[in-house]
Amino acid sequence: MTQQTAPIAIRERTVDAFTREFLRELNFGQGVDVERSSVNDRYLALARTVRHYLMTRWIETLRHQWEHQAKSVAYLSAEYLLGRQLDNALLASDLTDIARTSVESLGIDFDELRDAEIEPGLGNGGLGRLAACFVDSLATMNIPAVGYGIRYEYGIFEQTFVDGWQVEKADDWLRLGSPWEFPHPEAAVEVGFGGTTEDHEVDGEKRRRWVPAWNVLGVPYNYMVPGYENGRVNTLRLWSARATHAFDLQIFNSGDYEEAVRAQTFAENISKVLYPEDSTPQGKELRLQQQYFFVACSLRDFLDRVLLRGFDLHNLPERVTFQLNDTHPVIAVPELMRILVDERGWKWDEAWAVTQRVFAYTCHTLLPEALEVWSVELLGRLLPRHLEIIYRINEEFLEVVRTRWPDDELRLRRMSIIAEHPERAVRMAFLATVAGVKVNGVAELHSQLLRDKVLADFAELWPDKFTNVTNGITPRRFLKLANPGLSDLITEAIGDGWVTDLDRLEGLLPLADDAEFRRRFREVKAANKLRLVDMLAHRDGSTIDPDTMLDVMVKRLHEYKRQMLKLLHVISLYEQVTRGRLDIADVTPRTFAFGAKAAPGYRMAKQIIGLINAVGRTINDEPALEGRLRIVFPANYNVTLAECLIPAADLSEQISLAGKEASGTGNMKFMLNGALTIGTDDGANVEIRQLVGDDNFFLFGLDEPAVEKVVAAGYRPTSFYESIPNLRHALDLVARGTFSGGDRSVFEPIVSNLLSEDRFLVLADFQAYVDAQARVDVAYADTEGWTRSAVINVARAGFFSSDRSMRDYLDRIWHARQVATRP
Ligand code: T68
Repeated sequence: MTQQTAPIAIRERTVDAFTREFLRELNFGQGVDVERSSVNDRYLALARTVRHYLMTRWIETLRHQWEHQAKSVAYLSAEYLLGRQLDNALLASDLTDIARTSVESLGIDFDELRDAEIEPGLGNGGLGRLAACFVDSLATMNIPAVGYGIRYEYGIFEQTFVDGWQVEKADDWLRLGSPWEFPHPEAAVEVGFGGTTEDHEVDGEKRRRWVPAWNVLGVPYNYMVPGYENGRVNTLRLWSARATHAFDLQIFNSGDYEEAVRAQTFAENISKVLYPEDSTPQGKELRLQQQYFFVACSLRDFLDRVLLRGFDLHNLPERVTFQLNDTHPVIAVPELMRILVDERGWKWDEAWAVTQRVFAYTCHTLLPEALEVWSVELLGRLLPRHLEIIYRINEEFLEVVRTRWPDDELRLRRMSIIAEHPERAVRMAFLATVAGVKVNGVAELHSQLLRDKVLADFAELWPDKFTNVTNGITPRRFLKLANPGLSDLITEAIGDGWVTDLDRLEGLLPLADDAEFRRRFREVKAANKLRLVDMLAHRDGSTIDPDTMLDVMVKRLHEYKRQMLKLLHVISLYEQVTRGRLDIADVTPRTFAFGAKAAPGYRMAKQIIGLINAVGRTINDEPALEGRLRIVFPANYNVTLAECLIPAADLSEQISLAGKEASGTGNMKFMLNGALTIGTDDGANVEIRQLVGDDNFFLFGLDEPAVEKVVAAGYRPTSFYESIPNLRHALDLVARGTFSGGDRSVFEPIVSNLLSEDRFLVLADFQAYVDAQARVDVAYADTEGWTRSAVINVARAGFFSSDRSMRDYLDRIWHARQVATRP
């Protein structure tokens, strides 16, 4: 290497300099002048201008990282739900005011440019958004880290409603250009698929090797991950699949043009589209291809980097932890073994000793159907060598089990990485648990249930392997950016240190008793509601009344999350008012907001969406409810909408069946923005309630042990239907076709499911929920008391910063250190 030159100087941070740069980008980047530029031209020029300011820091960070070779975190995640980039980049580089002034001096509407950005929706929900929060915190905390993932050409589908039913549209997020990415085709790596395995000899020694049938190229696209005002920019490296030239040519030369094109399409399909299934992976071949593709690229990339420095891979655990975000990247375990044993000629035990110390596994679920398994048939066909390696890992692991528990056949079968029924399949969560240094759940309750139930045998074998790291959210995006009004109020009260040290929000506690502060807090909430009214009017043409309580349930649609419970409450209110059993004057005016995407193949979830919209049409048209009760269900809930909706909310609905929601992170976002929670004792709700106290949280419903009991005793939903008149009336309305123009068949599957199976105990928790909602009404009527509770919620939210999550990962799992970018 020749001596490095210093990166070009940081650009002048003045409006004039910014404007010059912006115009240059417009002229030379977009090839237009200001007068004739489109909104998109201007957005792209603005994005590139901001990017330039971050560039020096990025180069410096990379150089520093290279020089120090400190222990890094490599976060492996199939999903990153990033949200819009421009605002965040402006915030991190403290350029928002300069950029606004500059752009407005040219007569351009700054906010219009911000709104022009299409958010990269490269994730399904909580898991992907968590990854995005974590990389933000890692950068802000000066931790050497890289995020690895997939650059899907199409992200999570765009949801539209046709007659109230969900219809999916492809999310062509790259269509207007993508100013935040840096492709590096020269750094592409090759990944094999299929083929066979064979023995061969190297220097007289017998070795195994994999002869893939075809290869695919992985082209890295780098994204900046700027730390908040700390001069650090980490890297997110997403892989895009291309056909290898060698492969193309081979076929092409044989004269088969169509076949050559087909091969190209095959390769490029790998990173074409994000699978929209959350919680219930479908076991599709392409998905396994995606998983192996990004993991193989990422390992190769990381190892090449350290090897360039003459690094001895035996010391790899001192250099990196590969954090596995759920089981999606777990195929990295046999891949690393293959590299060490087959390619580098290590002894098996030597390789396993290293492998076992570099991976750590985060589990995000409790639903049995969400635990990924890959059939042996498919794995053997696509990755034959990996399957052999998994078998060997399993053999040696079962030996450990046998030694500890001799003659316990049942246990062996229970713990085997290979399941035998209904088909032979690899249990990825078990593989991850066997290979990981640590296994963590994402909230206290979840980690406890992992130890006690889902992975109980493993916890008995290796109690120290199991730990908890409660999820968190980044206060930069979810308070500072999303809620400027509240941010300013907080900063005025306690200074701005909270942005990187969220525990400082505790300083707001005394202000909960300050009438003037509460008044201003309400003013902020009211302004946020007006902002939402505006946004919804433009976006969906829907109207909401900002003077009503805003009661919000936004999250993926899943039966365990129980959107139906909230809907039944609304239907019941409607039923009671229209039948004259309840005086509308006694009902607290509320706007019920829903936001939810259903996995395209999840029929019940789509039915529920149809029903929410149908009920919405009916009650929104009911004159008796005018100005009192209203449903809004904006289509295509995403990060951008969340940033507007959450700051406006009064009430946060976190009503999953206890023991099913691993953590939840939406619950934390609402709390941080001063909404009160109505919730079950589930996931991180438990920790929220402990922090705010029972007076500032509306708890209801069965807890997890009670759920177990009810189920064990043989749950009968009809007993609740029969004994609770309001529940019966509400369900009957649906059954009679009230919301489907008299057609009883439309929503019949929902009703019959609730009355026969009701797997998630909606009916069992109905009365408790309604009672809790009555307590909400009483509390809301006391405006000062409600605001006091809201302030306490904000003040206690410090624990839920993703910075704290990162500290916990560092202390409990990674043992990496913060490294200042500039010495
Ligand atoms: C969520 N999981 C949990 N999965 O449901 C939630 N699954 O409780 C938790 O707060 C969050 O993870 C973060 O820990 C998911 O979001 C998925 O999105 C998913 C995607 C593909 C396959 C399976």
